[in-house]
Amino acid sequence: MQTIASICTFCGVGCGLGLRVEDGRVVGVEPQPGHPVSAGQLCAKGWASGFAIDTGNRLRMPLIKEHGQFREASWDEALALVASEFRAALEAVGPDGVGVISCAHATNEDNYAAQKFARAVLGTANIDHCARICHSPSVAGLSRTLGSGAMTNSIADIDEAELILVIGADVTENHAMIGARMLRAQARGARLIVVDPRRTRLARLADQHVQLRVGSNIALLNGLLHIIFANGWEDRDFLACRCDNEAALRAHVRDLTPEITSAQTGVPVLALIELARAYSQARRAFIAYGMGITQFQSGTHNVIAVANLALVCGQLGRPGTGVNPLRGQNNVQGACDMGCLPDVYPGYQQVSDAAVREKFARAWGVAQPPAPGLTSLGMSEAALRGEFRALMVLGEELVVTDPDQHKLARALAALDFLVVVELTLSETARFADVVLPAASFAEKDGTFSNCERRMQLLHKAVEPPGQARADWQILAALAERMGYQGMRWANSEEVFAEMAALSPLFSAISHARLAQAGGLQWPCDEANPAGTAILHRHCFPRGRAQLIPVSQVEPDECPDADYPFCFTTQRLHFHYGGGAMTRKSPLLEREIPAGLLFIHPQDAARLGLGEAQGVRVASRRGQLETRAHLTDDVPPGTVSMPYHFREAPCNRLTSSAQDPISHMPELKACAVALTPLPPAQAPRSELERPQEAEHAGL
Ligand SMILES: Nc1nc2c(c(=O)[nH]1)N[C@H]1C(S)=C(S)[C@@H](COP(=O)(O)OP(=O)(O)OC[C@H]3O[C@@H](n4cnc5c(=O)[nH]c(N)nc54)[C@H](O)[C@@H]3O)O[C@H]1N2
Ligand SMILES: Nc1nc2c(c(=O)[nH]1)N[C@H]1C(S)=C(S)[C@@H](COP(=O)(O)OP(=O)(O)OC[C@H]3O[C@@H](n4cnc5c(=O)[nH]c(N)nc54)[C@H](O)[C@@H]3O)O[C@H]1N2
Ligand code: SF4
Ligand SMILES: [Mo]
Repeated sequence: MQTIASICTFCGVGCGLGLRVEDGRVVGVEPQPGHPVSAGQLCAKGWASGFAIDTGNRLRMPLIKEHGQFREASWDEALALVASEFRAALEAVGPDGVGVISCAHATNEDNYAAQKFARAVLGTANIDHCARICHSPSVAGLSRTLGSGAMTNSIADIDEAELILVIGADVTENHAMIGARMLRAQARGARLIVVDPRRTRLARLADQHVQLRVGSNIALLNGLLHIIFANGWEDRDFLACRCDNEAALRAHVRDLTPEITSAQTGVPVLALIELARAYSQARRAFIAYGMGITQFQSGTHNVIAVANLALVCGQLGRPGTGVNPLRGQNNVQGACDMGCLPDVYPGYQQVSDAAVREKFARAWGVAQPPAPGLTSLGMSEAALRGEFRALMVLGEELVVTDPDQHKLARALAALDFLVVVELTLSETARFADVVLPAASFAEKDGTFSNCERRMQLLHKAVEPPGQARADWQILAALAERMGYQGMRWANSEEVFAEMAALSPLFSAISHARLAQAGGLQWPCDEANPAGTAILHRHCFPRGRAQLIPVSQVEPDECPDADYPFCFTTQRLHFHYGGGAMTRKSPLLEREIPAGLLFIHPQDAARLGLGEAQGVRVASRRGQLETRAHLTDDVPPGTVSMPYHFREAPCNRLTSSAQDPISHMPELKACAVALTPLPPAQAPRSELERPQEAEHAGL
């Protein structure tokens, strides 16, 4: 038996795994001892990684759809078809009508190849991935205020903090090893404060739980600034030496008294004052935030409001401080770093900068698209307008995870051509004309970047099933078919080397150095060869930070007479994303077997709804049936659903109202109506086809 070093394929913490291999199969998983992030531990999902590799229904061959049925095909035939369909779409509508959605579970090398394929082979700027519906407001908001969109500090900084402020993140469930670290820090004396409309496990254990109304983040954060300025609790030196625009921000919050803030947020005045004092007066205060900040139509402004608070209190640039967006997917940081975004090349080099475009045009030998492209939701909207014809999706379960499922399905159906590169025949792959089998993380070499900007090496442990290949290899083969010779890499190391040579942020990183160093945090260049654990120590990328006044924006859809409940969405510890990689594990599946709706007992009593009873949930966009779970963890008037269950897909209900800056859809708030089902009636599953029939017709 051999143990191969790898990195967990689930969340952005980036825990170190050892994959135990026997007879060419992964037979077990163990934590890597001494790993800089996970220090010899894993959460339940990490331990269940084996089921994400051998899901029992992995794709082994390319599939081509004929007369509504998939049949197996050779790579030769499948790639020829994909190439000719893209060529046809390019001829018909030009490069603006084609695009690529990349995969935040795939490696940096895969993601570099995806954006290069889009920009150099298809000649389009339409490249995006799930960061759009995750932390795109962080990238937009923090680059405007601080000059860089990633976590400012490191996970280990939690140990140094005197106060930990968690805003809109369910950390013990979703970043379990970070949650555990926060609880250890609290046990050692750090103060833990959680700002969340739901009573999460961490909120239950915290020193203070600030239970604000859904969607009132900016009102709360501005109200805290008012209290801080009114009491002289701000960091005057930091403001004077390192920030611009203080006067405008002071004026902006001058009238936002604690009474006004309390009325807007539902948080008692004394709790506001306690929070403002504790955060501003702590010597070192660490902010961590998540989807409770970003997934709103005010997402970018929410992030700016968080940054304002940290800047006013000087809680940046030192150990144990910082503004720390907890990036979600194992390599969503990397997919952004690699430029799988419509407005940046690898290393956040701007598409709008002619010199940058010229640099990539020269390096890749092809003229570059002149302007930023469409976002993922922009591509589906263009498809509905008939302007967008051919799409490649690498490992994203859009049908389960994008907002407004019916609308998304109409957009996919409107395409002339869809190719999906996946591990299994996902719900999204069922819509495809061609499905290509991808290698999982255990079947390829490469790198992932975790949420603290740490690039880490993973090693191939086993062969991919059947004829599956790494995403970068698939993209390289397709490029070749389409007559582009610039993607002939011998191995993933060469892909990385090309990327690093073009990206100043990562210029001192290579596979060889990563093997020695056990991970490197960017910026890592000639000036910082050992990487950077804490950003903005002495100055911000543009010199001074920008304080930007922002105002409260209510959710696009608020409860009314027809749809009287506020509907929000959340995650569960034992499940992941669209469920493709966790729902094959009997250990994880046993914990929570199907969809559910969390509802306060008072609301349930009013509706005559009992525990585990079926309930119909309807919004203006669709409806579904699921079971009720009565709990006072959600406030009265608000109900919540996890988004992992395709049999009860909560994104059938959610809204695609968008943040005008980042185009983040408002996944955390819409309005629903509830109707109890007769007590004996089981909720109807929304699965159009039973799971067992997955390979029928192959
Ligand atoms: N087990 C598991 N872990 C995961 C994932 C998974 O699917 N399963 N997904 C990964 C991914 S992709 C991501 S992005 C991360 C996300 O991790 P989190 O950011 O923790 O995501 P959520 O649980 O969706 O939302 C966080 C919290 O926001 C709260 N919230 C809702 N509205 C508001 C509001 O108006 N204000 C505030 N302050 N809070 C609000 C919700 O109650 C919830 O507790 O998790 C990653 N880890
Ligand atoms: N209502 C609601 N909706 C949400 C959210 C929410 O909080 N509420 N959260 C949003 C967020 S933050 C996110 S990030 C998205 C996540 O949405 P997605 O990214 O769509 O979801 P996942 O299930 O994590 O993963 C997608 C697929 O990646 C495939 N995959 C894994 N590894 C590889 C690989 O190496 N190569 C290839 N080609 N494929 C691979 C898996 O088989 C899986 O089907 O969901 C969003 N949707
Ligand atoms: S905390 Fe995240 S990275 Fe670590 S084992 Fe759990 S899912 Fe994997
Ligand atoms: Mo995410």
